[in-house]
Amino acid sequence: MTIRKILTEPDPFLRQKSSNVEEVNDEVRSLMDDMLETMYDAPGIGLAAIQIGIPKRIIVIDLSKKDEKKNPLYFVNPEILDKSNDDASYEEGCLSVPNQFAEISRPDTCTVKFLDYNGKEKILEAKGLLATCIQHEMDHLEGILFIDYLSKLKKSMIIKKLSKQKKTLERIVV
Ligand code: GNR
Ligand code: NI
Repeated sequence: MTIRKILTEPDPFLRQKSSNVEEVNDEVRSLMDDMLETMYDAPGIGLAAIQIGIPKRIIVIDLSKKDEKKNPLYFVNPEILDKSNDDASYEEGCLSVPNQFAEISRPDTCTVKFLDYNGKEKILEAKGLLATCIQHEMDHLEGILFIDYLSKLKKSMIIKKLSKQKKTLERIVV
């Protein structure tokens, strides 16, 4: 297993639409292992393949707390079958938008169909933080980031800040 580099905004790669996985084979499983390790290392509660530069419809999530047993969830080719009319709002962050947080409102529950680690089709009814996280990750598959839901001003301020940070980092490296 390898910890991969997480792409951060602004990076045109993050805006790419991911494509379906043809078959859940060992190569895909190995990618999911790397994604999970990268996510635990970050640390984060979810990761989409595009965040490590691979435009495939693959998501990993683990909502377990520090001292709890790990509970990795794998979603390949996820599809939302149903969403609740009621919204819930959570303070969201994103490993591709480092150190920025904002309250985002999304449907409170969702039903998602996907292939699991073994390529078996599953249906999951998610609520609360899991529902939020699934929707956040599925946005990544469409090239959408949580900052896209903020006002133009807030969004541009965040992108400006991140661009500056990147330029400073480049200067330090060079
Ligand atoms: O680590 C993460 N925390 C988080 C908190 C609230 C809503 C969504 C998330 S996902 C995020 C990791 C990430 O960037 N996944 O794409
Ligand atoms: Ni994210």
